[in-house]
Amino acid sequence: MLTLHFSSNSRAQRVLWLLEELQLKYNLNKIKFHPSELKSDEHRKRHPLGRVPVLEDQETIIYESGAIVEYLIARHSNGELKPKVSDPAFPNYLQWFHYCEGMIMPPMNTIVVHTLILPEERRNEEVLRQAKNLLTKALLPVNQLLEKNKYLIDKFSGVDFMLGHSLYMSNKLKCVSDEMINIKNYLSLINEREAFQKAINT
Ligand SMILES: N[C@@H](CCC(=O)N[C@@H](CS)C(=O)NCC(=O)O)C(=O)O
Repeated sequence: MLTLHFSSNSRAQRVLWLLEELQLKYNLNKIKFHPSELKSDEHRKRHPLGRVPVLEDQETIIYESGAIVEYLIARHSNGELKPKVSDPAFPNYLQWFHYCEGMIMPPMNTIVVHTLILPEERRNEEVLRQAKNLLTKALLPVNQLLEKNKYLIDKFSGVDFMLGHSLYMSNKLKCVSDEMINIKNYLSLINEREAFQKAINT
C-alpha cells in the first residue's frame, strides 16, 4: 500500500493528482503546513528537511516530487504518461519535466518567501522584483510551447504533473499575466480534470 505524506497548497498536490489519475489505492497522511508538524521528529524520519511530498511504498521512502512522479509512472502507468526513449518526444519530456524545479520553482520560492513567509520587516522589495522578473522570463518559453501543444509535450504526460502544477502555482501567485493566454487556456484545460480538482481541493 502506498502512503502519501501531503500538505494542502504544496508540491504534494502533484503526487496526489498523479495517484488519482492512475486510480491507485493509497493512504493519505495530511500534515499541517506548519513547523510543529513538518519539522516533527516523526516527519523528519521520513524527510530529513521536514518537507513534503514524501511517498512510502512498503519499505521504500522517497522524497523529491519529480522522483516520486517518475517512480509512480515507471511502476504503475503501464507505459503511459512518459514517451519511450526512441520517441521523438522523449528529449522534450526530459527538458520540460526538469524545467519545473530547475527554472520555475527557484524564483517562485523567492516570491513566496518575500510575500508570505518572512515577517514584513525582513521582506525585500528589490529581491521580490527580481524574482518576479525572472519568473516571467522563465514562463515565456512555456507560453510559446503551448502555442502548438495541447498539453505540455502535446500528449498528457509526467510533465503536466510537474511543470503544469508549477504553472498553476505561478497563476495563484498572480505571476501569469493575461498576455500569457496559452498558459491561461492550458490551466482551464487541466482544471477540468477530476483528479486535478481532487488534488487542489484536498
Ligand atoms: N524539490 C523538492 C521541494 C520540496 C519542498 O520544498 N516542499 C515544500 C512545500 S511545496 C515544503 O515542504 N516546505 C516546508 C519547509 O520549507 O519548511 C520537491 O520537489 O519535492
